[in-house]
Amino acid sequence: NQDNPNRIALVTGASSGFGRSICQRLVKDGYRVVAAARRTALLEDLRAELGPDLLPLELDVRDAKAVARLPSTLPQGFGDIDLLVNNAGLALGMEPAHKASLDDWQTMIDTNVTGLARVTHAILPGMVERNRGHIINMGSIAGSYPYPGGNVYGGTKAFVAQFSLNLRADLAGTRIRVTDIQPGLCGGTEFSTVRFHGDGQKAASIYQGAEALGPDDIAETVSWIAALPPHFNVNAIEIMPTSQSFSALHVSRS
Ligand code: NDP
Ligand code: 8X3
Repeated sequence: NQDNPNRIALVTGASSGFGRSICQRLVKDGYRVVAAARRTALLEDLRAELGPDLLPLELDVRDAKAVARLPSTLPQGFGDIDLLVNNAGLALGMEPAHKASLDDWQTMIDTNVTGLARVTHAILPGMVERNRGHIINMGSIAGSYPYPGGNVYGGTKAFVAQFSLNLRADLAGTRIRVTDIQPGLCGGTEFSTVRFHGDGQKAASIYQGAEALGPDDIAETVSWIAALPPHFNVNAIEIMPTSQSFSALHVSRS
């Protein structure tokens, strides 16, 4: 991929956390980057920092019409997406299923599942036509490892993992690559503040005393995977901070 001087990336969820760091890293790597999110003021800040190689794009991935017309609205020089980073996503709530908010569940499904599928559906035909491209989906360890309160969030990330593998099956014989990145505990983003509906103290407690991964670690991973030679596809990669590992299964006792 390094030999293509016109590499174009589209990063969803570019206004904060992983997406923001991924944009910074990809511009540094020589990409022109379409940075998509709802909060355009934050995207404009990124544009001011990174210059004309970054194009801010207001996009709610839940907006079916806006996503469908995305390929036709991208300006010249940013149209032929080589690298799609489907990063926009969120967790809402950590209540057990019987106490969880149905609205929260719907928002997670609309964003992490339907939104990611819609953006892929809009961008993939162009990649196949050019027989060139790479889709990097932001999954999570929550898609593999169940935990109390992970209910629908983990379910959405399990979708991302299987969807990524099934894309590879459909794309057999093309030069399109697909990767699912599955991060564990990562601080320095708005993830937990969003999850706990703005409760900063609760959010901070998730990372207390633990050396978590940070957004630059995820950007580094994206940069590395995207720069691998075209014959080399990382199907999935699971990454955790060294401070995070596994516990025994729970047993309820009388
Ligand atoms: P942040 O909350 O910092 O970033 C989430 C990004 O998604 C924001 O830019 C937000 O932008 C965007 N977003 C949310 N909803 C929408 C929407 N409807 N349309 C467009 N953009 C949207 O969290 P992270 O950076 O931590 O999370 C990024 C991804 O990584 C998510 O998919 C998350 O599930 C995943 N992840 C996070 C981990 C962590 O521990 N932090 C670990 C594993 C996976 P805006 O609000 O401006 O639209
Ligand atoms: C984010 C990681 O463990 O909080 O996807 O679900 S976790």
